[in-house]
Amino acid sequence: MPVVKRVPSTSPVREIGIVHLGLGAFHRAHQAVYLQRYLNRHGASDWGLCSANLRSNRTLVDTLREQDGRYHVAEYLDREQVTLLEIGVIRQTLYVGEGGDELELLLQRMSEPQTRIVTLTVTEKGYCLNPVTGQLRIDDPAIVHDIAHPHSPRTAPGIVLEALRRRRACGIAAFTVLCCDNMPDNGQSTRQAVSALAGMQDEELTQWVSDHVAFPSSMVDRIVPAMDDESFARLEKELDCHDRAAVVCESFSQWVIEDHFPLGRPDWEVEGVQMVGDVLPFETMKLRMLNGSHSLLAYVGLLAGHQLVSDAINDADIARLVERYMTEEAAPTLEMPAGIDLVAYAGDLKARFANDNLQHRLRQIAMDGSQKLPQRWLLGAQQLLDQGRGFDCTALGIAAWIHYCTQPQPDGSARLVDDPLSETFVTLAARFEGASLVDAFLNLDEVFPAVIRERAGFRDTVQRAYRALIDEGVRSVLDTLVTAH
Ligand code: CS2
Repeated sequence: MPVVKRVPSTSPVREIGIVHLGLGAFHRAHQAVYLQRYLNRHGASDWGLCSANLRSNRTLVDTLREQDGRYHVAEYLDREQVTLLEIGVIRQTLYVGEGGDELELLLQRMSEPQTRIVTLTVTEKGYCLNPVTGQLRIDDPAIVHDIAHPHSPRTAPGIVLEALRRRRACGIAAFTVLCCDNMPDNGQSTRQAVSALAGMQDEELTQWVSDHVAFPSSMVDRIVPAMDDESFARLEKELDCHDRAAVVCESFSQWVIEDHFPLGRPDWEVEGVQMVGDVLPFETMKLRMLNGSHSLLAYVGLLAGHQLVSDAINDADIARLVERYMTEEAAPTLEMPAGIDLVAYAGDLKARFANDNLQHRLRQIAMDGSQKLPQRWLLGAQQLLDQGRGFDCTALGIAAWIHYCTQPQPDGSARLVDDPLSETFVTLAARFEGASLVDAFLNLDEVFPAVIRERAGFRDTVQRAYRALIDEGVRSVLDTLVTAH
């Protein structure tokens, strides 16, 4: 049984200063923890949270409400040492998804003067941007809805915009919008989504957003698996923690934020947050080294029969693949500020992936690949091609992704993967096979930028990797890749 250090939440929250959109496990184990530690240290705080779910998980919102917003975060250093933090900083929870009727409450909360920051973890697809062009998808049904009904929006950009509209109308200064999702230049992407939506509605508001709203970028990092019955049972057994809103995570946590908060912010440097002038190098490093490796582990690991990240990284061939990907295909594309040691970073990542307390499912990482591949693999691959370097590990990853998205169910019927493009994948799998299936995937312009997919070197390498995967199987391909090295 592990030694458990229990940290209760005792300090009062004086007011809600931050509204958060996306009350998932990551928010509860990352941002809320930083704010809780801040609260514990200061003894009181004006930076309480109102956290809302926009699309899914009404049950969680209800559970938290029954628990007066309180829940636990179990931070696993290793099997022996766990910190069980009680979180009491979320003072209001709202649900505005299907069947939810609390949109008005959320908009009111966002329009209040004491709301000085709005943070978001709504996943890549929640911004309704084309991942390749970065443009708002104005044909997305939810965006079409928000353009037609700006005062009762459904999307995150629509909700942020409507709250800003109300503040402007009442002469209240704009809150700062802080994106905490894994996207490149995520502040700028969020600005793009909100401004493009404003541009479809109201010219003056668009100008006001451009002049008055700050969208700092941030890099967030903590591995937080989705909770399932097994993880709840383990918490009950090992930590005597009976809490259906609890989350399990690793003890590592990082948050790098661009320091631009016109209405103020918590002095969360004290809790280890790095406030910097330019987040981009950190964001790119994390996306390509950590998230890129994660996606490689997911698609190749699932093909090799693994279910968990820790099992995949304990497979010697896959570990060497990931190591080679990090050192030869991710690190050479990064320009880091002095003092950042990418070799040490890669070593730390491997150790974090191996943390088997986490039960981190490869399937969780494999979802929404169409939204993740461009920033995790493709921008880097483009740089490698420019530098005349190889990208065999990335190519194997892309081939494994195509296979993952098109593999039928054991009974031969089509399998719908968890991805906004899943219907397209089914159609492509029904019409094409072999090289023409790969071509059809590489022609998906919402995933592969033209500058990459039109380069012969790129297409040929992915084609080769896919052929080898299908003809020889994943073991043999891994063997060739890591032995050739
Ligand atoms: C993962 C991330 O699910 C995924 O795609 O790569 O959620 C990852 O665990 C976090 O970004 C770690 O900070």
